[in-house]
Order: sequence, then C-alpha cells, then structure tokens
Amino acid sequence: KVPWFPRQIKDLDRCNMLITKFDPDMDHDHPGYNDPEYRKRRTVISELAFRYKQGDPLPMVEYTAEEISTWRQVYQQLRSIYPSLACKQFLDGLQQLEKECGYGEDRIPQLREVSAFLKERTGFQLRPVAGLLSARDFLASLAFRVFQCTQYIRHSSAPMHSPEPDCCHELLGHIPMLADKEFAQFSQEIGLASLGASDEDIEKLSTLYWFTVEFGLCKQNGAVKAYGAGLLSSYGELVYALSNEPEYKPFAPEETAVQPYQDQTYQPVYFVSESFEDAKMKLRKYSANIKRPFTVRYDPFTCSVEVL
Ligand code: H2B
Ligand code: FE
Repeated sequence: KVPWFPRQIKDLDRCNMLITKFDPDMDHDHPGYNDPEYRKRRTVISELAFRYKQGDPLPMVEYTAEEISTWRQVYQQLRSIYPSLACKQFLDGLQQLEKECGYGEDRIPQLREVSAFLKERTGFQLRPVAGLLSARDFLASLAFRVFQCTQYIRHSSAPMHSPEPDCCHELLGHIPMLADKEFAQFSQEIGLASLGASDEDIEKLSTLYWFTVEFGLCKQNGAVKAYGAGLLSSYGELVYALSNEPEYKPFAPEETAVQPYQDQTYQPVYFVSESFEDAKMKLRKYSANIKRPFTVRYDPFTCSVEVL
C-alpha cells in the first residue's frame, strides 16, 4: 500500500509531524533545558508555525537584543571563514542576500523577506516550522519547492552549536544554496523521489539528503569546498570537515544511501561530488530505480503533483 503523500501545495499543511528528541523540553542536554525563559520564548514562536496555513503571509518575529547578539556572534565567526571554505554558489548567494535582502550581523532576517527573495531566484518559498520534522514530511515539501524553516534561535549560552535546526542553520546554511538554480533543482528532485516511497526508501533518501544537502563537499577548481548546510552553519565542523582529518569518499548514491551517520557529533566520513551537475545526474539515476507503482511529475502552473 502506498503511503499518503501531498498532491497539492496546500496539502503541506498536513506535513507537520515533529520529532521532539532534540527539543529543549525533551532533551536534557539541550543548552536551553534549564532556562524557563528560553522555553517560554520557544513556545511563543512555535505557536506561529502551528497556526500557519499555506498561503498565509509568513509570520514576523520581533527578536530581542539577546537573540540578535547570538546571531551577531554566529554571523561574524562563520562569515570570516566562508571565503576560504565555502563553495562558489554559496558565496554568490550570500553576497546577493547581503546586498538585496538585508543579511548582515546587525539583524536577523525575516522569513517573509527571504522567501520573497528566493521565490524570484529559484521559485523556492519558505514555510515556518516549529522544530525538526519527520524525514517524510520534510522531503515531501521539497517536491513543491517549499523549504520548511525554523524561526527561533539557539540558546545564547552556546552560540557555536545547536543540537536541532534553528534560524542560524536555515538562514546561513540552507538559504544561500537555495538561491542557486542547479541546487534548487537538485533539492526538488530528492523531494519528488520521496513522494509515496516506502519507509525503507525514505530512510535511504534521508541519508542521501544528509550527506549532500546537509554535509556535502564538492570539488571546485581543484580544491574541495563545502556546500552542506550542517557544515556552513557550524564553525567547528566546517573547519574539521576540510582539515584532511576525516575520511573522504566520492559521492555515489547507492553507497552513500546506506552509510551510517552521526547526528550527535561530527561526521566520521564526508562524500565529495565532482560538481552539482554530476551529483544531480547520479541522483536522478538512483531515483529512477526506486520502486513505486506510479511516476510523479510536478506541474509548476498549478503547484501540484501529477500522478501517472
Ligand atoms: N526538519 C527541519 N525543520 N529542518 C531540517 O533541516 C530537517 C528536518 N531535515 N527534518 C531533515 C529532517 C533531514 O535530516 C532528513 C530529510 O531526514
Ligand atoms: Fe538542515
């Protein structure tokens, strides 16, 4: 039996299954676990995401001085190492965001303005989410060029690390890459491959997503650079990933999809793509082999998925 999947963009209102293992109410190691003020703030921001329906204007958050100070520390630290470690597409995207979308160390960009920016460049749009989503729901939204985005920020006591996605991870790690056409296409294709897939195939696609979109490296002009958002939003792991200390393997979907991964500490192995073009082609070949009793095609005019 084929699992339910969204056919229209408004069906994404039902793709809202949260995984709470890393959230500050559940995870005793979360830096905000013992801070009732922080947890209260998180509840307020979560409410905005719970109430959101597809098509609503994206909620605005008035960030506090403490939150902006956390953002500033993250931005300054990471910005200083991007030029030598991030791939070209990321640097181009970030530069455009700084010029045209109010990116900088002094304020946290609003999802509403960032979504409008992306929509013009690659057709991607954002929707607010209260935390870590199930892989199935998260991947399904990519099929519609929708990126589910957290709006809260990490705890001020640990600006260099967050156990869960936060706005630093989304806005600094993911958004600059989603402004690249080729990468946007790559992301949507992973999403389309996931629709109605078996739990086993979702697990594999989610692992592929992990080693590409989150922790991927690629060759550029003879050097290896980072394009994964988990790397580009973590000072420590970004430096580590390109230090020659970890193991490197060529990106090969069949092998990458079954590689065990780490969500508590740095990855022991990273996969290196020849280029995005190459990664996209290899992923396409892999997806074509996933067994589904139907094929899907995205219709951009109606923002819906045709099932053939
Ligand atoms: N949820 C959220 N909110 N952001 C993510 O980046 C994310 C997610 N990534 N759920 C997903 C899971 C990823 O790790 C894969 C698809 O499992
Ligand atoms: Fe992410």
